[in-house]
Amino acid sequence: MPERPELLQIGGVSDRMAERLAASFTVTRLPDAYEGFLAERGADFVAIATTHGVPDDVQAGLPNLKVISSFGVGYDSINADAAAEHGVIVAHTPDVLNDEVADTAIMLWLAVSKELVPAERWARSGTWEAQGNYPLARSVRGRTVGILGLGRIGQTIAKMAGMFDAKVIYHARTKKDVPYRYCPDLVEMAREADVLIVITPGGPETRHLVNAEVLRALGPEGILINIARGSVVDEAALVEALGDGTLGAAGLDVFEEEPKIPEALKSMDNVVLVPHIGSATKETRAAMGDLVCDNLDRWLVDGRVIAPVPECRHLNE
Ligand code: NAP
Ligand code: 8YV
Repeated sequence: MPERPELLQIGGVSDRMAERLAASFTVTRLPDAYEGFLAERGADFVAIATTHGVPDDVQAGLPNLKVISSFGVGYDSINADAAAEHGVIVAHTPDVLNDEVADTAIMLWLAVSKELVPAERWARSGTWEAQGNYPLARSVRGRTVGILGLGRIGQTIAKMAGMFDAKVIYHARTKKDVPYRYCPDLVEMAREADVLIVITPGGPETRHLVNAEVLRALGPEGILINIARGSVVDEAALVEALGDGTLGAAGLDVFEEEPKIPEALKSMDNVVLVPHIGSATKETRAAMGDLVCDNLDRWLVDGRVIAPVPECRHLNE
């Protein structure tokens, strides 16, 4: 292996990441139009650092690729099965963002329930002075919180929900060793929950898990919080349910066609919309960037990474 092996960078990185990557690798940024580039240079690269997934044709166009280090815990924009099949280890950034993403989920729940955005508008626009007090909102205290996906972040959200005297219930494919009640049926859980917080991975397996039936079960007083991936919720069904009162309200960090958000959602008062900021603080993004680089530096030492995705764990032993 050369002293500073060739690394392909996909997407932008912070100055701190750029410095660290350049200390260990010879870094080339993937150009916007990359067809000719892949044919000419594809065989040079043994590593990828990405903040933007890996297009299938790029992955397939790097015959000597050995490791992909991805910024983010979700890796639905990387074909991890194909990577594993070709002996390529995919690494990601779990755990370092649990608290941040859970904080954002709870923030959305509070903002929706206590009507932060319209209340703030009421204060800012002078309506308070002209018309008097803002109408009463709903308390978050003592609610039943249904969590869809009780993994690292889901369990952090569950703990935080306890601070609001919540009764936590959850749905996943398998029952966990946790002090919360497992609901094997998502629709049943939605019927029981006041708030449904979605925090599963994205990808084909979870596509539209939250469909019209689940939204109907959550009901006209129910709140949906999606901090997972836009694909997990049927957005067209969501727009309809919010519009006709089948569902009460929603707080959304992620969307099916990011950065596009349906115009109908933008015009609704019972919805809080934020632009995929779940982990977006300087501190947490720095920790994620460090883990991207730590994964690669460890790979340089012994061919293993600190945080392989499950599909690649066998390659990391
Ligand atoms: P994790 O520890 O792997 O947890 C995932 C959970 O989802 C597990 O409880 C898993 O349990 C469940 N799950 C997986 N497939 C499922 C299915 N088909 N049906 C029902 N439950 C399913 O992952 P994490 O670290 O908590 O992260 C979760 C996801 O959050 C990431 O993959 C990413 O998409 C999203 N995320 C979003 C942001 C943001 O900025 N908005 C930030 C970070 C992460 P079972 O295996 O038992 O089903
Ligand atoms: C990031 C995320 O915004 O970790 C994830 O899965 O969705 C977020 O933390 C994203 O990965 C940055 O591109």
